[in-house]
Amino acid sequence: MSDYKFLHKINSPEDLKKYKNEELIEISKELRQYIIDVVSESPGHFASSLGVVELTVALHYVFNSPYDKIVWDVGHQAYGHKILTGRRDSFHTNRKLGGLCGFPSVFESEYDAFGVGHSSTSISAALGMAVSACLKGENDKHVIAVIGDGAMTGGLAFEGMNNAGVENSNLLIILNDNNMSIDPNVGGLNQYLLDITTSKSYNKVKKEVWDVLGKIRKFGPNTRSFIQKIENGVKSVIMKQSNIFEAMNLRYFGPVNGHDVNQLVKILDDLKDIKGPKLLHVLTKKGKGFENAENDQTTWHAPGKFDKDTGERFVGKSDKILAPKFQDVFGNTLVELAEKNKKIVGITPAMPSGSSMKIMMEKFPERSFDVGIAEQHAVTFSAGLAVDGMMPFCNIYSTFMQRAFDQVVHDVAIQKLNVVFCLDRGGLVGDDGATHHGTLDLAYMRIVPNMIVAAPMDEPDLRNMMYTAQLPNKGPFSIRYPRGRGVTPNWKTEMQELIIGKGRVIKEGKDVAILSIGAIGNLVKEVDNILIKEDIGIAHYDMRFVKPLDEELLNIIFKKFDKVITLEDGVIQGGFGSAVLEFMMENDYNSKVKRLGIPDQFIEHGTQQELYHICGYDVEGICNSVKKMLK
Ligand SMILES: Cc1ncc(C[n+]2csc(CCOP(=O)(O)OP(=O)(O)O)c2C)c(N)n1
Repeated sequence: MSDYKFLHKINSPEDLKKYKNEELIEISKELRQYIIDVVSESPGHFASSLGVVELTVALHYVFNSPYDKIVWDVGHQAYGHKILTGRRDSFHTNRKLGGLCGFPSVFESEYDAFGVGHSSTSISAALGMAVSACLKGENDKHVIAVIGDGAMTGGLAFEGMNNAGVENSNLLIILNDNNMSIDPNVGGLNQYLLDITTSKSYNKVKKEVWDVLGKIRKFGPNTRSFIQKIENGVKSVIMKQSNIFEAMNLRYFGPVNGHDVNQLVKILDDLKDIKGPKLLHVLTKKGKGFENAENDQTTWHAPGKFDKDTGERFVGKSDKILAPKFQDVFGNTLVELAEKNKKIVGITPAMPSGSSMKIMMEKFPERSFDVGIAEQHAVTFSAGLAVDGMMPFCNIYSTFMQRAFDQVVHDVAIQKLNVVFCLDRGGLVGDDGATHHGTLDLAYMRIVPNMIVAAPMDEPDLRNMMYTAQLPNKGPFSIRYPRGRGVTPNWKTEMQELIIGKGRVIKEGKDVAILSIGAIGNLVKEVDNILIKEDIGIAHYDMRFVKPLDEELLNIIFKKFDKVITLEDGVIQGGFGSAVLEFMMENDYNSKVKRLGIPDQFIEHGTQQELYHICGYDVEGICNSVKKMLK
């Protein structure tokens, strides 16, 4: 660990405030170094936190958190905030079981004003807090939303701004513009932000505004009317530029250099005196201060472990001998299918790298679309493509699809459109924690009429499902698969059409039937290897489809077995096991059924293995359930 002169004495924002403005430069340096030191060994998000070091220091120097509220959007950039607010010494436990959460959490600290993980919520939440403060007469309270240019592409951010413009609350929105999402940021807004950053007249206006602000203190009690006068003049110039934020009734300030901590302090201090909703446009560099991260911001968004001196990453070395990631099988298979079926198009809301849609984007740029962090739009956009005869593969992480539920129902399912939803990161994802686990999708997709709900156990079946889904008139089709690798190194199998609603027998047995859905079913082989030694014979069925269920197979199973275990990497309530139970009740079987899956609670962060264990469906947990049933 490096030597820290200041940081080790800062246990709260109060401690930070004891230092002189000039010392903040050194403190920022130390904070940046501390993030590098710890995240190189305890991996997590990286480049985003480095980019907002100065902004974080300035915010905590100027504002009075936790009374004043700082709301981080997404929250993957809030490591500096955590370190300055009493969590420096526990920061090495970040994202580990029982340790700090990788995102702000209201259960973790009073300084974390709002729980986050999904993007574009900060403005609405902060506005709620600001309006609440007004209602309670806390007129001195400041509420600040810090939102990135990527997160700003989400519709919810616009809904928040639109509403903020008519509420006369003390809301400050800080737009942290680094011109990046995880991948390069996209869309009209991104271009607009670039334009106003470089526009000469804007910079002139900016100068005038800051000249005015510089004079605020000198004018004492008459400041308000003075500013108003000047501002009206300035504003008319701004309006001529049709500033999108001004048009929504937010006062726009900036753009300013987000790495000049002293200037940021001055600006934020000045903005404190300006009432009403306002937006400060701050320019930063993602990965600032760590060369590799500055040069490859996408990789260094969340790089895994690395050597902080050489910048070498310690991941992916044995890729060749392992089975591929489901994501890469998805990307490559989509290209294969798209080569033959010209109607196929690919859609991703801001996750080209994470989902491997990138492979399609490279091969067929004109037939693939990164639509920004806009899941709802991604679904309805897909519906539009489908209604006109295209064959969209809309790839959305299971957890983020939660936002687009109505679009799935209203825009796709009711109209029976041929849209394939590839739900990535289905199941427990591990260290990203409660906000990111994809645990609800089997349950929420299952209740939608017309929807086919499938989950492959392995890579060849992912390919088969994708192949089947793009055949004519299959209607809405969802395919969910987990984060990470499968089990089939030679995954490039010939694709076959599957019969929809047909499962498969993996193994016959005499004592207990295990019915699994999806890749979690691969654990059953290990379970079998253990139990066979104790003369316990399990039968294993990979059901492939949650909907329609394979009723023929279920009839055979329930006639043969009075002990049945269902296994899913998803919520127990309403999921696959519930569907099997419903079938059993409706068909007058009365076998003993144990449903294994996620109990009715939010699961925190840890490794996937640790979390399976906690939920009772790792190999040990499944073995125990089998034995318990046989007692
Ligand atoms: C609803 C939702 N969709 C996708 C994501 C995945 N995601 C996390 S951070 C991020 C990019 C955010 O970009 P920006 O707000 O500009 O922050 P930066 O990392 O550039 O600082 C994305 C797409 C998410 N967290 N929430």
